[in-house]
Amino acid sequence: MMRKLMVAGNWKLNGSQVMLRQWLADYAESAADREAVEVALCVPYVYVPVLKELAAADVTVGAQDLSAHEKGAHTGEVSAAMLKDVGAELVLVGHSERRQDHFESDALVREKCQQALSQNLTVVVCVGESRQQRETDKTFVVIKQQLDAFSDLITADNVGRFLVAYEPIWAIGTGLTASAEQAQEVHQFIRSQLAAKDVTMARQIRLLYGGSCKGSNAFELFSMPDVDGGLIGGASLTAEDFMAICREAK
Ligand code: 3PY
Repeated sequence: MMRKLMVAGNWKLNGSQVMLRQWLADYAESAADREAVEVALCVPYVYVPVLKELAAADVTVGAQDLSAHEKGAHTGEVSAAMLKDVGAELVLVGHSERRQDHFESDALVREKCQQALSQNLTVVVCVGESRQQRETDKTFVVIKQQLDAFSDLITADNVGRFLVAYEPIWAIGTGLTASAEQAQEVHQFIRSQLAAKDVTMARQIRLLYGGSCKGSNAFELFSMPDVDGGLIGGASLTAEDFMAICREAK
């Protein structure tokens, strides 16, 4: 089963219109096999329309979060329909920074997935364990619990636009990266958990690795049989660094 690799940038709370315009200009000039990899960029909400307007057709327009509500009295929130309205095609859900800083529970992550799916947005759900959980052998328990909260939402119809990103929290913004073997071990576990529900769906779903992924380690990570691309933090802030990663996705 051929799964097209995805490399998705996550700008987090970074960027400006100038930076985005420069990024897109540099991206347009860069050489890479655009057929081999699906490129997505997840920018802060306010830059989604700019990205939509200026991005080449081969860049999937992404946001970093969405509301668990459809509409109503929820000041500061942005709904799935609003994202769709301004051109978003993909949204991240359950990034560890949302789970930690905003106390997002597995139940909330599930509701956000449902909202994203209701608008036919591609959804990238993040899962991952903390350093303490890894050191106390809880990695698989934690990942299973996070997966169980939403995996029944993945169907034969939406599996092409439903991705799971494994982002070990201890590798986010720390410079530490999971070794390719550590990443593969967890990705294989995720796929096997999904296979217990539906073998065909588990073979089709794309599993991204995130956590200090960069040009120098991308090839090794992406060579693993169950790693189908990456969710890229700091190294997505310049098109040069980002494309260095995309070039490793063959
Ligand atoms: C990272 O690589 O730091 C990320 O959190 C990507 O989402």
